[in-house]
Amino acid sequence: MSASISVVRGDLTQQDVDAVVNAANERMLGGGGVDGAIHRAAGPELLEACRAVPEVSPGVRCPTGEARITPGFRLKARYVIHTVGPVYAGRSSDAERLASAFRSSLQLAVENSLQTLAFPAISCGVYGYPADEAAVVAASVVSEQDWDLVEIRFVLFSDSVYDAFDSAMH
Ligand code: AR6
Repeated sequence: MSASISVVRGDLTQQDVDAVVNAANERMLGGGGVDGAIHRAAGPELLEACRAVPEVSPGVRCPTGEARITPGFRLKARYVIHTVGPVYAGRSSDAERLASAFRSSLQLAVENSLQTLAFPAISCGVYGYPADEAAVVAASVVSEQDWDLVEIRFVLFSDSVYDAFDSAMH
């Protein structure tokens, strides 16, 4: 059975799903935006779990386009899947790196036998990715294969980003 795709307006940190995806940075030690909100809601244990993720090069725990999983601690979500989208630079490689962030997160959810996964608009805040372009990338990754999940949910904070994802997914 194919995963159902849903697009909602709301706060990612409040989602009752198996995992929420964090729009992190390569250091994976917290930050602003949705990353800061997830760390605040999950509690200080999340930072300790992130620190325990091995560095693959100095200061880098999760290279751009990859994903790592930790427990969700005080979140309703049992897990956090941390991924890193690209800083938008207006290059053709941006879309492939953003696609890789969505794809790696979905793959990690499937590998861990999760059923429900909630994404924010990765790269659409501090990293400057235009929401309409990001939504098209997200929609294309979701339709790349029959993901073995029950629900893939996109949780968008603002009306304009919600509208972009809602129209791309239909
Ligand atoms: N629920 C859902 N969406 C949210 C929430 C929330 N609670 N809070 C913010 N957003 P950003 P990025 C939206 O900047 O662009 C951090 O410092 C926000 O409105 O969180 O990938 C990291 O540590 C926007 O649409 O992530 C990195 O250094 C979207 O989430 C850097 O920012 C993503 O915005 C990553 O930047």
